[in-house]
Amino acid sequence: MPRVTPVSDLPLIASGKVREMYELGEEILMVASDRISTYDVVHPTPIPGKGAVLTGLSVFWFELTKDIVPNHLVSYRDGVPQEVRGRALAVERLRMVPIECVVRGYITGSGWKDYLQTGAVCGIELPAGLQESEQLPEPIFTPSTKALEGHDQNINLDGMVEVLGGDRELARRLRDASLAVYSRAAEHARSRGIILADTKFELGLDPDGTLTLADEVLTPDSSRFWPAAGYEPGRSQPSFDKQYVRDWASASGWDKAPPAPAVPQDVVARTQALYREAYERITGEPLDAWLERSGAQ
Ligand code: Q0Z
Repeated sequence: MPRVTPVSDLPLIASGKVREMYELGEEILMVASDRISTYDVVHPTPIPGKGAVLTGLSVFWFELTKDIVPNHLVSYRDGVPQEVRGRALAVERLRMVPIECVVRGYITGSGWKDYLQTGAVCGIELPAGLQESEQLPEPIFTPSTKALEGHDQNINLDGMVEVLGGDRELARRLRDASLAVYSRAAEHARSRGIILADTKFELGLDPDGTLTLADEVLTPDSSRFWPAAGYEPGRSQPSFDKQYVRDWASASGWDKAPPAPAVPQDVVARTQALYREAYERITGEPLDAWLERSGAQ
């Protein structure tokens, strides 16, 4: 399978593991593929509909949070090439802030590892005796910056100020916007039976200098979604979307080094159903409503 899906004849700007960015006149076309990764490696088998679910979710969250911070969404239909409608957005071109704005409401992943070793996460002291996956007393902002090697380096607010050329006010605005968007979204998700354990935002500045929420937002690829039913601190939680692929990959004997194995069709079908369920639980509408509204083929 080609790693990059060409769209019409648009010039490719950048590609990630599971998505691409193209030039679209003055704007940018962000295309979400159906590719899936586990343990940071992309499988050769797509999950049909995954790109549409992630794109529809981003649009839902942009609408729900636009009064907190403006976002880069221009259109999911006008100007979006027919062949990628449903899984692509035309967005405003921004000057991106080179910081990953991570918010954690629960202690898991690298945060849990840091806490076990130091009692703190990214320099934020936490109460003693927390269990794995436990909800934090309040959400914490744990920014990171892309290190040269590609893996992220955690920084504190002073580190942010340094990366931002001394702009302490911008650092505060990034933190405040990130925490406010996370809290709004986590409250909504929780009311629909989904725990939004943590997430990563990317923001940019528009030509007027207005801070703008960018990239994909609050999708299962940029966040940890856990089913609230069965949530139990003291252990790692199943991922809402990737649980079957991870469990299968783990049991397959794959050593988690590239290349990732092909995923069997029953695992693909169950995973498709999980993505559909995530969309429907969070937005309260059938996925078909998004496919129709966006003009997906
Ligand atoms: C997003 C990324 C992707 C690879 C840059 N509105 C914007 N203006 C300028 N740049 C970006 C955005 Cl969102 C921007 N990324 C992340 C997305 C493929 C990398 F689809 N990098």
